[in-house]
Amino acid sequence: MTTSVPHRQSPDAPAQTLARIDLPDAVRDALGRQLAAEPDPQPDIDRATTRYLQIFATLPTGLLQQILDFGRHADTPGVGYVRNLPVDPELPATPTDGGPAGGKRSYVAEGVLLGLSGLLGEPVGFLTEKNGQLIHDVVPVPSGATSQTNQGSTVFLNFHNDIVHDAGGRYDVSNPDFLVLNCLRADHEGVAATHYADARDIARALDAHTLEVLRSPLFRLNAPGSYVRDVAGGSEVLSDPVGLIGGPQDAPEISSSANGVRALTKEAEAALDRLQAACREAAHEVHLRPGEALLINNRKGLHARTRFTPRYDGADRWLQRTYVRRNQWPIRHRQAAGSRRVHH
Ligand SMILES: O=C(O)CCC(=O)C(=O)O
Ligand SMILES: [Fe+2]
Repeated sequence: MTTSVPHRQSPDAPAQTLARIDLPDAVRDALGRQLAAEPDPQPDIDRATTRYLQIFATLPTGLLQQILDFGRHADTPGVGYVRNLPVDPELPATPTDGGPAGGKRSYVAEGVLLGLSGLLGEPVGFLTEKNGQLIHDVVPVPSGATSQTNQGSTVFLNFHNDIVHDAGGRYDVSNPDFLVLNCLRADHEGVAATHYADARDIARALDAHTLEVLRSPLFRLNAPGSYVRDVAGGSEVLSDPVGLIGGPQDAPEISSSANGVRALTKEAEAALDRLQAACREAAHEVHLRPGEALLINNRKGLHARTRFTPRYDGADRWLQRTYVRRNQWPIRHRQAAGSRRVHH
């Protein structure tokens, strides 16, 4: 029912783990019945997340503990793959403008997304990402098809973590601790895959010198594509020089921008290339399907998305996403007026 299985990519790769969490049918159906009775969570998010916590607390103890341990411990896997979740009986068309979608008549998907999120922390929003919404629609958008953002489709979305521009110069501080991705629709051909490379596995795949370079402040991250596009008029906005990897050897934290990393020396440039190769080697690959969700630790590893072909016909790939923080206190200075969980 709940297992954490070794996931070997190649004979040379070290054993890795991805937490697999499969709901029994009866549990799925009981969750689905309760979530279907709940209204749109967005008008009163604090009440809604409280109610979802009550519903998700009825999960079998072992399964619930596995999700809680995923969120609270340093030594647990960086990615959790949850399957056999309840789904909405019907869905409106996949939005083509980045969302939100109109005409949704039930809120099972939102309940799954926020219920899982609530076991990890608190959903938060940023005004520069999806206008501060708490439920993000990750859908292909025509104008962003080749961009290094979640609107992209026809290009590989590079290994990255989700970062947030900060005037202090560090983009890996105010950002979410976790992302939850819940799949409402797969892409037409079923080929889009989400990859996750755990920094512990990445470090094992690299030589000591490369790792030392990656731990040195020789890199500047470009701000997220949405920030560069909407706030900076398309110009790069680089972070302070940072190391891409930090922290203890057995529990490293990693950060990298999808939208471009400037290496400050030739050696740093070479290390960056080796990092990308190590990510490809270490990556878990998941083809998300309706009723499946990914829990992504945004500090323990980097994620990526393979290319796919959108049709913009209302039946394209559609994920709902949250940004989750375990603690909003360190980012309280960014709080937007009139909101407890939306930040500048
Ligand atoms: O589309 C995906 O599978 C992941 C996209 C992504 O990087 C994100 O939503 O942060
Ligand atoms: Fe991402």
